[in-house]
Amino acid sequence: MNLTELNGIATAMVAPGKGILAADESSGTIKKRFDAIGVESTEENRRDYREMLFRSRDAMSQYISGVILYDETIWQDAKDGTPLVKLIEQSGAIPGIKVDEGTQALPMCPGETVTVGLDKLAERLKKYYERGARFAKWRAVIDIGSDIPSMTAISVNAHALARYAALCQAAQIVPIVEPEVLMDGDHDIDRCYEVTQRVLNKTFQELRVQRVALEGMVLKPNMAISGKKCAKQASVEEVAEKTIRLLKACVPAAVPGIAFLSGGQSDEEATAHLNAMHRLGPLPWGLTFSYGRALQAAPQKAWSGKAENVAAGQRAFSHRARMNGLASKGEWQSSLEKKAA
Ligand code: 5MM
Repeated sequence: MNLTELNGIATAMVAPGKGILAADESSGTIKKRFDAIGVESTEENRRDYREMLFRSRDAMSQYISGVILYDETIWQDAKDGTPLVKLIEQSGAIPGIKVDEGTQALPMCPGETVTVGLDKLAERLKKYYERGARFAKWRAVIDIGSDIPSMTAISVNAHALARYAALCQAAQIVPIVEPEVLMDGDHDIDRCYEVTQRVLNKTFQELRVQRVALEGMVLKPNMAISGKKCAKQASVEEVAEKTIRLLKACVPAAVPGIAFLSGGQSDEEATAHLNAMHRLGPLPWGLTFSYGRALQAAPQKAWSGKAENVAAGQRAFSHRARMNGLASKGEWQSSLEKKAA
């Protein structure tokens, strides 16, 4: 393992003003997104949609540091025969790959899951590296309910995340470690804080046990945030203050960067939260976005599967990428959204 090189890639992934596009929706998830805009989820439509994003020159060269791809996409070519990975590289962004194979029910733990995909991962990573991937992603999913999460679910998911991260580093690939605590329930921000703290502490314990070099990874966490169905929604300032307090308590400064998931927040909320965190003063790690929905909802709607809407889709994507790029430096203002509208 060349740690200097891994650290250089991880640092570039969280460079100020830039963040990561999570375009790694599995076939089931992209179908749901396409259903919402009335587009059939065929291989060609998925390719056309992602090609539209990766050919957005302004967004990709100025605000996107890396793109997380799904297995199908990393092997796909653009309409003119150029591999999609090459389009990403030509824009100056780094290609990455989602390597987990989704979640399975966790035995003895009703309502909880464990993320799978470790079998043959070393071989798969080798092929992805040859194709151009320089980072990878694995997502663990932790749900909050009256009796969950159990320590069992937290432990097995942290163990798998660390196994994956060690395998990535051995393959000279930067692991994005994503332990996502869902914001689906009616819990308040303090319950989210407490659960996320347990999850992050266990994850870093496992990373150390399995000798993962913290300097060569990126953390992709949820924010400390109220559950979607919670009657009392925390303000932008409270989310920013509690998230930074939580991350400072749990994430060693050796980690080069943290890139948030959006988790179902609205586009503008996700931007405002990131921006407010940067207003809280100097931080020990790079702090940016690795959004899926919060970057793609607007371009998906603008595109709606029609070739004549490609320019509109690219404009919508560039706008969200720019807004989040500014937020990653604490330079975003809501008036910029209104001006664009
Ligand atoms: C883009 O969605 C990713 C893949 O999800 P599935 O495996 O369920 O298809 C997802 O892992 C994503 O990268 C993160 O959750 C961040 O996306 P959001 O939409 O939460 O910002």
